[in-house]
Amino acid sequence: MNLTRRELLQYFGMTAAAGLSGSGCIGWTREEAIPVDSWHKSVCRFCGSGCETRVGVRGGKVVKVEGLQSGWNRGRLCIKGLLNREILYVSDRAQYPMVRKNGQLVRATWDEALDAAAAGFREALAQGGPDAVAFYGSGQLFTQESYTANKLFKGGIGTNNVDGNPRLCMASAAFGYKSVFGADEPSGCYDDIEHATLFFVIGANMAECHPVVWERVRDRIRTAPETRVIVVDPRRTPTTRDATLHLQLRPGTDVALLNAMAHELLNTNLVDAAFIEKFVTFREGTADSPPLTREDFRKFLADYAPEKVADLCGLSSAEIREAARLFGISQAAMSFWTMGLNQQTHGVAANRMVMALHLLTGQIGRPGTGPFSLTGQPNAGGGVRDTGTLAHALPAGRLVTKEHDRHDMEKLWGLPEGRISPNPGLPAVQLFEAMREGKVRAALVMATNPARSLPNADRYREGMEKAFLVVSDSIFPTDTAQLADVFLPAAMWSEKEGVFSQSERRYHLVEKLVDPRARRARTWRFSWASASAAHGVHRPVRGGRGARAAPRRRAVSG
Ligand SMILES: Nc1nc2c(c(=O)[nH]1)N[C@H]1C(S)=C(S)[C@@H](COP(=O)(O)OP(=O)(O)OC[C@H]3O[C@@H](n4cnc5c(=O)[nH]c(N)nc54)[C@H](O)[C@@H]3O)O[C@H]1N2
Ligand SMILES: Nc1nc2c(c(=O)[nH]1)N[C@H]1C(S)=C(S)[C@@H](COP(=O)(O)OP(=O)(O)OC[C@H]3O[C@@H](n4cnc5c(=O)[nH]c(N)nc54)[C@H](O)[C@@H]3O)O[C@H]1N2
Ligand code: SF4
Ligand SMILES: [Mo]
Repeated sequence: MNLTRRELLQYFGMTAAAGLSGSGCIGWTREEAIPVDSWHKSVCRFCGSGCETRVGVRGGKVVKVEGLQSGWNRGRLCIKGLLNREILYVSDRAQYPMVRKNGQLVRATWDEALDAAAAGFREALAQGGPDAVAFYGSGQLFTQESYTANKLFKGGIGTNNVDGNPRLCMASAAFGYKSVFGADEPSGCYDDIEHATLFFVIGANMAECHPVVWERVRDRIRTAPETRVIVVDPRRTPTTRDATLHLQLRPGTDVALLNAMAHELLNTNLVDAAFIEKFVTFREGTADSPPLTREDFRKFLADYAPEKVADLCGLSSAEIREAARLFGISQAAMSFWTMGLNQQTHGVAANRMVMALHLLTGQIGRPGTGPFSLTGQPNAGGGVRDTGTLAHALPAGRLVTKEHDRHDMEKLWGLPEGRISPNPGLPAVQLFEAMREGKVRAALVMATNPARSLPNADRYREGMEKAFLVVSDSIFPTDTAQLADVFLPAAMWSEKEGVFSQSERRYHLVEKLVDPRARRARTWRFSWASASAAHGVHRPVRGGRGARAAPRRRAVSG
């Protein structure tokens, strides 16, 4: 791409080149002289922030995407959001189905590809019954798409082997919320940011991974200088630049730190006794064990006094005490977290303890407060949580193990009683292990790239090679698509209608504005190296998500 500096800036719709290399690469878009037939409201399809967009269409093509000024994002988009148009027209957009013949993926008609997919599934079902097939989906699918897949596999085929990439991402938060509050629903909303006086950011690098939400936090810091920011991260990141207190703890020691903060809050009486009395149950009693009281909890936490865990956490006890004090005295504290907690082996405990800090201090249910888990993928909440597209779940919080819930769905789906299996299916990692072992013989993978994103991906790639694999993606090739027996090209955001949810549980309708690309359109290539050489524009700094970068980089690099 041979652009002048001015054209490059116009291209990204940025007001300043600094926007590209600064923290989070935030850009504000502006009105430009690009002729547009019509404007439409939409949403960015790249992450769980759910930035609202305004989309210009002309001649059957999307010609402009900019941040919606009246949206919660105040017109801002990050670099990924600014590329929503480009992703539709990149040179490696998948455009036709493919079927593996003599070891090679070759172009096929839709009829041939669908026949081949059906034949592969039929054979697997004949050999191993319903549990020999599986669906592996994604928080990148529309709610309607996930719902339909769930219905087809659980209600139609009769297997609960339905799972998806949110298992790698949000599972700890989901179970944290479910076990503490009874429902997997993040508390609070973006409007709380303007009311918070403390942001407790733990295991999240918001400046790079949720940059537009972070920019709203920074707006608050700019306009209310009394605002405090604690960031708990073993690394220095662009997010820690705004921290009043950066706790650079040893990885994996968050539960000890959070316990120590709870210990300190209880011991210095910075808890909200009236709130606890009215709303908090430490643990209900059972036939075998009496209920846990506040005093029991305080005794349990004696092992976690700040000076006892300081070495383990690689922090000083004074730092831990200060974090607890800031949390306890704050008028309104809001927590944000993502993978730094969720991907720990004890991620659920870490989630529960963040929630516990809010409950102990009554920092919940008022403007500017609440434990607010940030969603990773655009529609993990709406598409996967709400539709129950997971091995143990059914739509709207129902469970496959509950007879009442199964009957409910059987009635709604017009199925005979007993069609939905009472046995939970295989969650993500076990699912791919079962493919390795030859127990799951055929799988449909949609809108995710597990050959790249699973932990120990090499091990599970073996399973994907062995099984009959149908892959649907809008980009070709991905690592997973290369292992497919049948590849199906997918329409993307504005090429189809559907619903995306986001972190604060707002639902967005994505309208169909253009037809999916049917043939090779104009090739668009962009390379950071040439942009840097020609225009002094630097690739944004990314932290720790290297394994994620490759598929996306391939999608837009030349
Ligand atoms: N640019 C970009 N943005 C994205 C994505 C992307 O691929 N690229 N993906 C989206 C998705 S799906 C997700 S899930 C989110 C992820 O968003 P984040 O979770 O914010 O990003 P990560 O880099 O995975 O991890 C966050 C931080 O956790 C820290 N960390 C590591 N170990 C520990 C620990 O033991 N304790 C604590 N406290 N911190 C630790 C890391 O140093 C890192 O800075 O980003 C979303 N946004
Ligand atoms: N090493 C390492 N591994 C990780 C992580 C990490 O930080 N490090 N993070 C983990 C996390 S939090 C996550 S969320 C996962 C994410 O892992 P993946 O789900 O594999 O992430 P993506 O690369 O975003 O894959 C999404 C795919 O969907 C395609 N797609 C987009 N829109 C559509 C559509 O409308 N239809 C169809 N059919 N396809 C579409 C895109 O082209 C892309 O190939 O990775 C996890 N794995
Ligand atoms: S922050 Fe997320 S939703 Fe917003 S523009 Fe960037 S990628 Fe899109
Ligand atoms: Mo994620």
